Amino acid sequence: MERSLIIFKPDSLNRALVGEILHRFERKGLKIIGMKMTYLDDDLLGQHYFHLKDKPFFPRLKRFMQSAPSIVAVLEGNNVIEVVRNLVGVTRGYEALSGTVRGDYSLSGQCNVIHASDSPVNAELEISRFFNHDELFNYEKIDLEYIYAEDEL
Ligand code: IDP
Ligand code: MG
Repeated sequence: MERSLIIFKPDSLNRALVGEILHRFERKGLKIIGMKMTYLDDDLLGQHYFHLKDKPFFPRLKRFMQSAPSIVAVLEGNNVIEVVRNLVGVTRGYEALSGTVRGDYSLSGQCNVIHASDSPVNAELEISRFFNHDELFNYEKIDLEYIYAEDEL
């Protein structure tokens, strides 16, 4: 099953949006298989945003990403990488469609509340950057319909 890494960026914690955004992923049917709060130090940010390290806005992006802790999580599901990117919307909040997380909650090119992996290769890299094996959980979602049917026998 495919997996994706998401990061609730400092602005989503500051603005108390974590629950609302997580709720969207849960309602879609995606499974949370790992989650923790962490502070993204220089080393982690240098790796995570390596593709942006020479951009003029990189120092400001780093200050933003270190303004509070982040919550990192791993979601699992069918086609989860594309599904989550669609739910999140395009990078700049002022361009993202309404109905997407960024379209609904951000007007900024930088403070866009959430990160989501953009390809299978990057997803696996990002997951291993932020999580150890024993921090990811392999569990079955309980099939309530099955349990109710058993009760009625
Ligand atoms: P993504 O988050 O949609 O994958 P990337 O291009 O990978 O977009 O950029 C990573 C993050 O860097 C963005 O989510 C945003 O926070 C920040 N960023 C990207 N472009 C700009 C910019 O032009 N100005 C300020 N911040 C930017
Ligand atoms: Mg990206």
